[in-house]
Amino acid sequence: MSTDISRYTITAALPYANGPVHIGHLAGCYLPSDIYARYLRKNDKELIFVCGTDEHGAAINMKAQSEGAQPREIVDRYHDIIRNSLDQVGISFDIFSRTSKEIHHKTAQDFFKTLYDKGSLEEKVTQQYYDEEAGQFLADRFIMGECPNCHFGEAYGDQCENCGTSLSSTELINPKSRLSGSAPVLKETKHWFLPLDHLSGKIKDYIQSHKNWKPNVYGQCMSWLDAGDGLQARSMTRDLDWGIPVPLDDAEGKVLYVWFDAPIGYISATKELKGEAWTDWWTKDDTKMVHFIGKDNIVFHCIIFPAMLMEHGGFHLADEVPANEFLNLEGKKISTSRNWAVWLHEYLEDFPGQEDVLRYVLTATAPESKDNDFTWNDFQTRNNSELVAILGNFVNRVQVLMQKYYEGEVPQPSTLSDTDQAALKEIEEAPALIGESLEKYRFREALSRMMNVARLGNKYLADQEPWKVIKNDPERAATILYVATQICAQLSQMMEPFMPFSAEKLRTNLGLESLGWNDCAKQEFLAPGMIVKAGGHLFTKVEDEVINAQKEKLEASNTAEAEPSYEALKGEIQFEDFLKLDLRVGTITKAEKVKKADKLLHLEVDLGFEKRSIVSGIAQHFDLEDLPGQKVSVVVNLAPRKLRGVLSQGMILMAEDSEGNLKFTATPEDMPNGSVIR
Ligand code: B3M
Ligand code: ZN
Repeated sequence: MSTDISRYTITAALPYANGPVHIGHLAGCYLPSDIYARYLRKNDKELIFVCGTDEHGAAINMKAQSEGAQPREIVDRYHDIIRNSLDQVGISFDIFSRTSKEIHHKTAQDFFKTLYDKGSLEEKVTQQYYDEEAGQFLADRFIMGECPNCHFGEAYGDQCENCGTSLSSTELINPKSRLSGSAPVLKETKHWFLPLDHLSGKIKDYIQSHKNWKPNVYGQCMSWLDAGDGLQARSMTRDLDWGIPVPLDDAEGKVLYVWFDAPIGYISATKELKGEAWTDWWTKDDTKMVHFIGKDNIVFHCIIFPAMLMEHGGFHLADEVPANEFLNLEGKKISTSRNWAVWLHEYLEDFPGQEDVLRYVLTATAPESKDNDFTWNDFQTRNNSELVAILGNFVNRVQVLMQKYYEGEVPQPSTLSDTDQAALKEIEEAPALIGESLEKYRFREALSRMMNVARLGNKYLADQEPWKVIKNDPERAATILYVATQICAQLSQMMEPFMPFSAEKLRTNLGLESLGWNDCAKQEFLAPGMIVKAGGHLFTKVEDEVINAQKEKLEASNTAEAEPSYEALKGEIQFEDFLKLDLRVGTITKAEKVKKADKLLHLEVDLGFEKRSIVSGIAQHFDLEDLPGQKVSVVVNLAPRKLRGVLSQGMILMAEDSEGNLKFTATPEDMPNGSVIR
């Protein structure tokens, strides 16, 4: 724990108030930030943990339009649902505000005005997509099209969620308005730009001063800084009717870009919480600033927001941005629009009193360095085999044995064996070991180290068998139960950041307060003579039918076609490489099966200048009689080779979708055989 830090400002990404939060949000940033905040509080650190709903931007407008409702109605509804569900699962914010509040509007407008008055913003008239049917300019999220980088078909105007690239809407291929579905037209409009291009030197120095950041974060930032022609100036205002009005006279109908105002939401929430003292938490260098986010927010928190703060001046920039990757669900991307999600508020209804189980499973499977997958089977396994069978079983056995043999009174130990001393030493060292992981934002590792205390206890009891020993060596049995009770007590402390509800329940049974983290680096928590109460089971088994019901519910609620998955792009080639290919139009004239090869067909293809023998792996996709007469595109300068003894003098081009279905590439019927394809 560093000593020159006076206070911590911990922020968690502001969830859009256009829908409930799901397990991906929890795993991505709300759980890790809460675990970290609880750990720091247990270390008596001065901290604020701020969040709130992000209530502007196209996402809100889209939802309102889809329901024929006003944006205000949408944000009010989801602010409450989100705030209540995060509170119920124990996310212990010091404040959960919202960016539609007046204090935020004022803070964001003052911030913008400061940049404007300093001349930090470039005023530009640009071409912006306009939906003539809807009669409005289209902000980034209102436009969808093909990503120029990975060719994902549903990239937004500001970002491709498939490859994470930040975009400007004019880069999209075949853009479509998400309001009317029509192809938008470009129209002139004035906006104010943050000159990220001119600031990229300062931004790069800032990023490179944090080479210690998680590789997924540092790497993404550097790839943006070094990509192509580097950072581009980015408009900080939009033509929208819902948002924070631009505080300038000639800005009628224009609002602040949601990603300009949202991060300032952390500052306005701090003002709400701390009043005039907010500056301690945002301007002092002895403050440690930690932003918890998902990977799709990295560019905004590591490049754009710091650039804004640098230009404004006087701010302390983020020290850590431990972004997580994405959590998938049953092997597919979680999707709000396709309702492919486990919604937090629904989990809390379906699994009352099991908030800690979800906290445990999502921490144990957190996508800390790569995308990970949540499955209901894994949820059941971890609950039953880890929480019930290891942690719950150990705690329950200690409490049952303490009641059975000592009526809950902690017995006086006699001479401690080597095993006893080793066990007590391990619990004494646990806070330092778990703390080391938490300081490095390695929450999965920290959780596993916490569970090692439970594994220690389970093994200790199983090896020492006090229920047998007590028959002929009551002194030894007393020592064993004394040691086991100390292990149990340490668990009740170390569980707290991860599973606060169960930790509290166990501490109540043991008659223990929540102790300071470093005060837990000891061997005795419960002195002989103290009384521990009989406690029920901390965890209960999750039965198959419960899990099956969740899986059925998920399948039933999946409202749209599975999101297409895309094969990864191959490496970049030079134009000269492409020129080596000789592609021609041809027509299949004969087709027959290849002996002992159920996937191969032997085709005769007329290329105009000659007929070729070609072997193609299409047997399972077409009927033989349909093939003669089929126009095809052929690579004609591939070196000939034999496949299952049959000569193949070229390759027919096929298109393959994510399910592996094959189709012939479109080759014009009226194009003569032998025509060159360029
Ligand atoms: N509202 C969350 C998202 O991109 C976005 C975070 C803002 S944090 C300032 O899903
Ligand atoms: Zn992409």
